[in-house]
Amino acid sequence: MNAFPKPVTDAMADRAVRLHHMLWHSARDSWAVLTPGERGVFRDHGWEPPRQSLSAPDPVTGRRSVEFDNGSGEDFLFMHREMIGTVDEMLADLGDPRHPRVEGWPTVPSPQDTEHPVPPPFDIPGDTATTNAIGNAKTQAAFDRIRDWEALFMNPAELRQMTLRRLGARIEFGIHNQLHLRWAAEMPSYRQGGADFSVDPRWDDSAYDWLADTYSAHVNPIFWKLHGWVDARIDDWMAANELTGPVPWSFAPPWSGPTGEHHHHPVMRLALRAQPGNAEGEALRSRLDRMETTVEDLKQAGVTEPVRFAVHEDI
Ligand SMILES: [Cu+2]
Repeated sequence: MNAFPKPVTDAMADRAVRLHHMLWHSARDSWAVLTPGERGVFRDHGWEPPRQSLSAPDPVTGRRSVEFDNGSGEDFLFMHREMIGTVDEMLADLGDPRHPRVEGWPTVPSPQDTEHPVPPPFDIPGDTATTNAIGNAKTQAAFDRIRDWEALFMNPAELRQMTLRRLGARIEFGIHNQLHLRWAAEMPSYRQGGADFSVDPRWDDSAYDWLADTYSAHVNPIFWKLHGWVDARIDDWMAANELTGPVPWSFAPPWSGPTGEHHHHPVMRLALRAQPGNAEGEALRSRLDRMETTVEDLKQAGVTEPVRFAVHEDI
């Protein structure tokens, strides 16, 4: 239906791209709850996030709160805008008139929408929490809340009162996470959640495109529909604040992963251009090797993956 041309899907499903997306989300979501030793593992591999996305748990309620004001909301918007930009480049190169660029949802599809129906709820064996969260995301009540959020984040008067970082953080842990869960569909099997980075190569098959897992969500065409919607909110925010030109990010640039001499190019672009023996293929191989080592060391240190797409209803 909305599937991208095969070279793009194959690049998304590349193991290096999967690891990169998973590590990026994991590092910033987990940071506040890691021990100094565990942080050291991320740091040693270049994955120390400059800003955490969630606080440490409240000592009384045990709840983690969203970091609205440290700028991690800008990282979220920037990193996914960069992903969209890379896919747009790929699509432009391929020149398929049916797929000129990433086209997000103008508005979130209603429960009656036939082009993007909400997949029915399903049971994930051994994972009641995710089963319940996904079941919840598919209800009418969840949709009503999504519409409220949507109206809020598309309202110029509201956007004038909000910093870009706050906008990003509110979108990420509210409507964005809920959309990932709402459009998640039943799969033959699921990569285990909350586990120790179980990244067996069996999950690298392009058929594993589950929206409720950062290792696979970006392989799913719906990811680009919902992230296109998210991305357009940056433009709305600019327009509401009468800004033109480049986005006034607070960081130069915000965080989208390890930087430095070995990390010039988005791993997605390398994945598209890689051929056996060419420079991109070499670069991709070296990036992959580094991330394999990172994951191995995280496992050794006993680091577990954060809860995926936890929805904060009250933001
Ligand atoms: Cu993401």
